[in-house]
Amino acid sequence: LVSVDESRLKERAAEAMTTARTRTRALTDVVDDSDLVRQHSKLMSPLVWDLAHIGSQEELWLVRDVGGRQPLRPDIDDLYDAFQHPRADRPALPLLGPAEARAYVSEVRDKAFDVLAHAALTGRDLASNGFAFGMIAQHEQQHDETMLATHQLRVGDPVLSAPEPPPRGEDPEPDEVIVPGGRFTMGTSVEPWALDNERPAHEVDVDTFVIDAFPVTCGQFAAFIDAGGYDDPHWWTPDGWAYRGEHGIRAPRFWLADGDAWWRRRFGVIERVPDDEPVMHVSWHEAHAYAKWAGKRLPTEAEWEKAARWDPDTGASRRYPWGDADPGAEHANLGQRHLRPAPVGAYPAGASPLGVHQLIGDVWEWTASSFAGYPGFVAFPYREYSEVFFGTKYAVLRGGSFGTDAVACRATFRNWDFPIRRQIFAGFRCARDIAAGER
Ligand code: AVJ
Ligand code: FE
Repeated sequence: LVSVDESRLKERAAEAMTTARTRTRALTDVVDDSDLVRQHSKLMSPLVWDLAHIGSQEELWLVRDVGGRQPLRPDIDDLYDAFQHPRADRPALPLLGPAEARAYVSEVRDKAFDVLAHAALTGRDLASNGFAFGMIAQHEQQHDETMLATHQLRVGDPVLSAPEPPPRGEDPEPDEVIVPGGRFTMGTSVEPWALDNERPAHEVDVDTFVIDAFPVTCGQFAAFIDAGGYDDPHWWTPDGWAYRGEHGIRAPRFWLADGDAWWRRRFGVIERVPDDEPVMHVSWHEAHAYAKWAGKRLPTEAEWEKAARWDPDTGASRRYPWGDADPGAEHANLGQRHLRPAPVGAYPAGASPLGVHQLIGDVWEWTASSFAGYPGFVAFPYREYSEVFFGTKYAVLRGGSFGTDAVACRATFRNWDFPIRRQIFAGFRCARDIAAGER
């Protein structure tokens, strides 16, 4: 007999997979075949590669591994192995065409749902608590966000649309929050679909520090540009300064200068840069330079997570800044419900107990930390998800963006990228040490 819990878990897994597929379809059906096979930027795969790769991972983990079924297309495993072919080389591969890729992913999905119907979601294996299915739904959503970034790089008439996010909230007061020092629980050992790099839960001691109540806005960032921030090596790391020079970087990616005004291209629309929206499409280097210019610094990952999860009343860590409830539309700008970050103060219901806003959604936030395993880290289910990226080459981003689905976003969720990357929906907020007498 199937327990009630298990059937509920199966429903959740099926729901998460279906939500992801609806989004994948929307992102790949709005452009024509020539657009799907084109490489819009050397940084990205053709959309048709992401599409078939989504199916390929689902075949590997759900159909073959969990289900123990026969392979559907063992001949294409290599084509869709991200480690075999860098993104820049993918257009030259003998990829499945748009119609073949669509047929393949739906055939895999039918088989995966059959596996789900027969799977036991108990015990200690990959399917336990529906993890494998949750992991695959998250994987598809992560590629959907990557495809959304490809859409942003795509040149041509707009093809995506969405309603505007909620308006600016009350004036950001106070604009900084003191986070008291002491131990808190970082990471998780209980969240069923948390990925390997979020585990295990462990205690971390953090000194008292101050964090911005809101992400840094476009208006604030424009003031840094006006003050000559891009022209003064004092604010930049040596690597950042070299990178800025080599690429002639003068402003966030997709910004266009017009006299004193800043404009930007966003999903094919040219518009004025809105002052009160979190800045995005900045590299870690630009975030670092801004913070130094502002007399601040980027928060460490532990600081960011303490600000996001620590409840001063109980001393416990929450799943989300607002509590343990799954993200709702009132909490955070997630899931591509809108095609932009919301202005600061737009989500008062999503603030942390200490009054830190918009930690979840809107823009990914660069942190000062490089990507490393937590104490007791165990790679699961494969080293190539996280472990092979540990080291000083990658910086960690937290909190998710407007393009991140809730299934792939928790206050423990960790993303990472090279410090030079700007095509992702990344911004930042600043932190600083507490000043003497400020406590
Ligand atoms: C966690 C977003 C860095 O897209 O490279 C997708 C997620 N891993 N397929 C990425 C991922 C394998 C990963 N990031
Ligand atoms: Fe992938």
